[in-house]
Amino acid sequence: MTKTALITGITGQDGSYLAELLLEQKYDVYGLVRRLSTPNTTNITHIVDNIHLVEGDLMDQSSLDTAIQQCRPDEVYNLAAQSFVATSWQQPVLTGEVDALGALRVLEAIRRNKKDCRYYQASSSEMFGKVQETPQNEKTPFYPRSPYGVAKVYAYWATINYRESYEMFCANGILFNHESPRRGIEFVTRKITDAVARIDAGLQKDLRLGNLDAERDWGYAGDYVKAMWKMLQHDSSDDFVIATGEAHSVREFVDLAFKEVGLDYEDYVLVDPKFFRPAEVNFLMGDSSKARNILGWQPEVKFEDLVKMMMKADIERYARKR
Ligand code: NAP
Ligand code: F7E
Repeated sequence: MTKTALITGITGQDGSYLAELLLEQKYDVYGLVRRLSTPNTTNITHIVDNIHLVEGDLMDQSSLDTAIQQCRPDEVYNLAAQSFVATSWQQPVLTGEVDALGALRVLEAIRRNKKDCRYYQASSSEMFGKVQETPQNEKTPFYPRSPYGVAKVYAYWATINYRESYEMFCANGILFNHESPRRGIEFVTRKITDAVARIDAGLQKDLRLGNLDAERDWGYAGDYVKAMWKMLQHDSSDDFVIATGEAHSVREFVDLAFKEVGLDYEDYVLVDPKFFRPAEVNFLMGDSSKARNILGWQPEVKFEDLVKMMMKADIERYARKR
């Protein structure tokens, strides 16, 4: 029987890859989109005729109730969020409203309208923040370091609370950073690959960055959405860390990206205090053995290939523009 899925955040990086995956699996795919003055559908242009878009906003309970009533989903993937950590200091209340209470609103909409629906919560390695042990796994205590991380901890516990209070199928995917050519331009990896492509095309002179020594466990978004799907196919709902198990610094990423166009990053990169954060997460590295053992999930794309993939896409984009 055809399954129906509702994806919040379908216009984002993960939403678009997940929609592709679910279409391949023959799902009937619905995506929640919020009203914007200029619609932002770049990531889903190629599939927009094969999915249904429903209007709604994580700030608005009634729109979420209506969306669930309309779609009658078997699975809901709650990916919508104010997802940029730096912005969460500028807009802490909005970040809490969308990322914390927004998740609660989706859970409530499911509880009231389609309680047997399976729920995926986009939890984050940012919840580990100032890490209490390395590598981080499902039992590592949280120590969030930003309004974003704090909001995600709330949503994480709301997900578990609905599982335990109402016997709903609610899973947390604790995903470490994952990137792709569809990554938003303000995140460090895409900011770097876009800038290097522009420098290579003679459109930009230098690249201003913040903390080059921060280290992250970077994977490929296309691999990570497979883990989301696997979590909702499992017999029972649970929480899983999704990561590669390798940490690399921003400096290493920059170095590799410039090497792709035969340049030395030290000739172009300037450190600008504007891009430092009030409280930094210096190091993240995940242990995803639980997902590997129970879900049979593993990442396919290696760090070096991820840099190459993103560089290639941005170089081609500027070549097409020329
Ligand atoms: P993204 O590209 O920033 O996409 C965010 C999505 O949320 C967009 O579709 C956006 O819609 C939507 N959205 C924002 N505010 C909304 C609201 N009030 N109501 C409805 N929709 C709203 O994020 P992503 O990288 O795909 O990440 C997906 C999820 O995973 C997020 O929850 C993020 O916090 C979490 N996460 C990401 C990572 C990562 O490394 N990528 C790691 C761990 C967890 P518009 O297009 O209208 O802006
Ligand atoms: O920063 C440092 C910055 O903004 C990574 C989100 O998807 O992953 C993402 O959050 C690191 C930080 O991602 C610049 O200080 C240096 O240490 O790419 P980012 P993030 O904050 O790790 C988690 C798992 C999520 O859940 C989030 O939604 O890079 N950095 N210089 C910089 N970062 C940016 N953005 N810009 C710089 O110029």
